[in-house]
Amino acid sequence: MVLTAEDKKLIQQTWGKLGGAEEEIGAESLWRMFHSYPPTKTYFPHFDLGKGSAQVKAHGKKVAAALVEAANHIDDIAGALSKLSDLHAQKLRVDPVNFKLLGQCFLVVVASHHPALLTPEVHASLDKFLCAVGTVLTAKYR
Ligand code: HNI
Repeated sequence: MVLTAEDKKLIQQTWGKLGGAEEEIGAESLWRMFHSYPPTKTYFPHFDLGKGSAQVKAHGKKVAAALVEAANHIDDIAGALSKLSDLHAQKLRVDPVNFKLLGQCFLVVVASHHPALLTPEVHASLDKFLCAVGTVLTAKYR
């Protein structure tokens, strides 16, 4: 998945426009994923998955921070997320299809909070970005 210069610009601008609400968006995306795609819950048997759960909030913060890190190192996402890539491939072994589901939920949450922000161009670029992150996090499966 090649991110063009235009994609990179839109992705970085979009993160800037989320106005520091990434953590809430991360948590809401996870919550939506668990409830829209219940099989994803099987990876989190140790979590309280209810709305407003402190664990989901804390995890949303970590996921959002990783996405911000990826956006800030857009020319080297693999390097920026190298440790996370090891973790997901070697320890968590999350089925790669799930990354598409989380990405989808993230887009729905951005759209619902910022309808004007998610133009088709931004939607397409963010989708490519989320795919690129998913590719990195599932690159080391053996
Ligand atoms: Ni993921 C842990 C980032 C997709 C299941 N995940 C993390 C951590 C980060 C992270 C950050 C915390 C690491 C640490 O504590 O050192 N995960 C991301 C990102 C994406 C993603 C950026 C995609 C955009 N993870 C997924 C998906 C699933 C998933 C799709 C399963 C449906 N992740 C997990 C599980 C953990 C996890 C399980 C461990 C949680 C815990 O705290 O026990």
